[in-house]
Amino acid sequence: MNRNDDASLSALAGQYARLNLSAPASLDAFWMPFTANRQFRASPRLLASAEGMYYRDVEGRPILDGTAGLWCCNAGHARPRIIEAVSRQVATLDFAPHFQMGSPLPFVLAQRLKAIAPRPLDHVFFTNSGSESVDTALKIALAWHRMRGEGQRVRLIGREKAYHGVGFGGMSVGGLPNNRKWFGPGLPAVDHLRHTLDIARNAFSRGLPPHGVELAEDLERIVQLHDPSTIAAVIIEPISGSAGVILPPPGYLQRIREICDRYGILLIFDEVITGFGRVGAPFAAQRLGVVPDMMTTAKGLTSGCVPMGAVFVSERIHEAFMQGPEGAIDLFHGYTYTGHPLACAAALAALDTYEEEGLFTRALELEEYWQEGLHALRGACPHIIDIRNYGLIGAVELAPRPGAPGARGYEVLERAFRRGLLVRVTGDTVALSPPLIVERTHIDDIFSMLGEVLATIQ
Ligand code: PXG
Repeated sequence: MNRNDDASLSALAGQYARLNLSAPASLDAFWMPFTANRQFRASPRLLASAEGMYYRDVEGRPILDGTAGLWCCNAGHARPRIIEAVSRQVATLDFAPHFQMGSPLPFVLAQRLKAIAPRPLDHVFFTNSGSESVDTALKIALAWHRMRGEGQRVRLIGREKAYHGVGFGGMSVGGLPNNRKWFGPGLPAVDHLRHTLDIARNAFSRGLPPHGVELAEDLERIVQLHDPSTIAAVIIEPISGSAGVILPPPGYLQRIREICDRYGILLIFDEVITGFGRVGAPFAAQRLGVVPDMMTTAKGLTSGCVPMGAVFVSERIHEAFMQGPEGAIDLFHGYTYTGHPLACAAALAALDTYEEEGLFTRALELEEYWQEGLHALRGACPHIIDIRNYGLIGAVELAPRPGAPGARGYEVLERAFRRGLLVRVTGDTVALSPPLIVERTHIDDIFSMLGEVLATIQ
């Protein structure tokens, strides 16, 4: 830690005392994820509390939440039902094992989730994160084929620019070079489809981009290259978030589904970002009209307040695991915290909140207003090369500064935070995904603050 850090920390200490928080004596020991740690320690951005649409930083300044935390706090912050449910649960049953043992809430929750999922995704396996959901779904796919006597189906197909978390499975099917290159070869039998980001043809499209449905034919090429009978599953984010909001051209996902069906390949949708109302339906599969064989979720499941993930599995996949002797374990997989009571309580209260407040369809109601406000930013800065939107998701892509890719993006993140707005940045793409409780006035505020910031970017 250098002297700057000491100075900024002691300046913060008084604020902490006033807020009745324990001030960190040092920022040294916490190794932050996906962060430039030394840069952060020199100029920390610390959030201390949150309510509704706003965070407050440690100085008590309001920060409008333009990203639902990290795409997860879909019901907004400090929602009374969730606070009450989690508090009550920790006092009633803090933990229960779910290996050859049970407790009521995961059964109740799975039934509730089944009711909002597309048919025939009728069974739910609980995890603690998106990464675990992805690795779980990939393992179920491999085991399902093997169980049915097709153990040669070991290949997994992802896409370029995909993000499926950081486990070895998700990393391997993922397609972001920085997330892969440091960590060895990954899973052995993986290939990647082309992505659908085509700024040259689709720049500034409103909603789904018109061009690129033919990119689905890339799956046919890969299938033929490897022999269809060796492929277990294709995993796709219906809309990718982490890579900077990449949308599917109309008909693209339908075509992927057809090719999977023709060759007996399972289709997994990674809905970690798109699930729980982000695009105006409980899941993107429903809005986009394509039903996968499995769906991976996390984030909005508990509105972000307790870690939890869920894998939705189709009836026919689940059924195949139920054929052995009744006393035999059907899937050798699971986590200590699978179905954790606190997470289940949070998820049930989040579902109540989503349903009572109509949040699963709110993104549809606001989509046009959101879209117009977002696209009006186009003239704010000469470096904007694309703007993309769908549901309550938005992205503004800036041209990289020559020799310094990511520098403009980081400046936007930093200046927006100082201005009172939380945005998310990947490279030079600014991504927005506000809590679904957002009002038109908040939308106006998000775009006016972002516009001001963009105008300062050289
Ligand atoms: N799949 C998808 C599609 C995701 O977006 C994961 C899996 C992994 O989830 P966990 O819970 O293991 O982190 C994600 C996570 C960003 C950002 O800024 C996105 C994610 C995580 C952190 C930041 O775009 N997505």
